[in-house]
Amino acid sequence: MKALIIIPTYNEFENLQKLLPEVLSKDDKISVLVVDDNSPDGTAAFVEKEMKNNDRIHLVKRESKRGLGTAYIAGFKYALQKDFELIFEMDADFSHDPVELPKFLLEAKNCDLVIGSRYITGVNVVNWPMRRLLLSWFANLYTRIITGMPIHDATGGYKCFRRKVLESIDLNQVRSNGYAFQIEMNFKAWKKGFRIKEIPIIFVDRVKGNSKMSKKIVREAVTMVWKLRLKSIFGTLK
Ligand SMILES: Nc1nc2c(ncn2[C@@H]2O[C@H](COP(=O)(O)OP(=O)(O)O)[C@@H](O)[C@H]2O)c(=O)[nH]1
Ligand SMILES: [Mg+2]
Repeated sequence: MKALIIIPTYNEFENLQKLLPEVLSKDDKISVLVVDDNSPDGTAAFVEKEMKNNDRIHLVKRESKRGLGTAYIAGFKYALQKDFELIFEMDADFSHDPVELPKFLLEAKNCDLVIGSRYITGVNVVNWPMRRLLLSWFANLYTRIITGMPIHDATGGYKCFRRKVLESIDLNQVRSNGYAFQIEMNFKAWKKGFRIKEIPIIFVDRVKGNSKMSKKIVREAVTMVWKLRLKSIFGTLK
């Protein structure tokens, strides 16, 4: 089964030059799509250079920094135009260890959405400041209570969709952009009855580059879970 690993990037040149070969080495069926938002550090130029010698590397370039959610939507649409059966989300900063990729590929044989989870076997987060960890943990508790969705890590961004999940969701109706984007995709897949499985991962905070996390991203998630719940009650979830 052909798999596309979508990696959104903003100033990740340093990380990407190590990450790309590692990801591609994990399986012959894996290709990578970098969705770059005109990173000033030349991330896209690096990818273009690599693409010359490797047809498993793909690039979508966007004009300006427009957020993680819309970057993934662009990536999903790209994947659906081609013949990829498995479509992954992955960060560029090594918080998501490529070593786990074969496990995702294995699990995806029997389910529709595989989620790398930091919170099913205790707390598997390394080097995050306590503030950030508590925020993430409580965000997940809050999400579980408001939405009723039985997922321990609904905000994580290391996951694998089967093609049919993305085909069934109206991608133009996905509005959220930060962590809320992850919650929204999970919620829609869950409501449509797809088989979801969480597998344990260890999340290590980035060593190189900077986080793009912001207060706006948190606020968006706080209100989004209510919108999702209400839409689902009134039958307007698409
Ligand atoms: N294309 C694109 N990528 C983004 C944007 N914001 C974040 N990213 C990428 O999304 C991934 C996760 O972002 P990061 O800043 O590490 O978030 P954190 O891990 O939650 O602190 C990284 O690969 C970033 O480069 C954006 O606006 N556009
Ligand atoms: Mg990160």
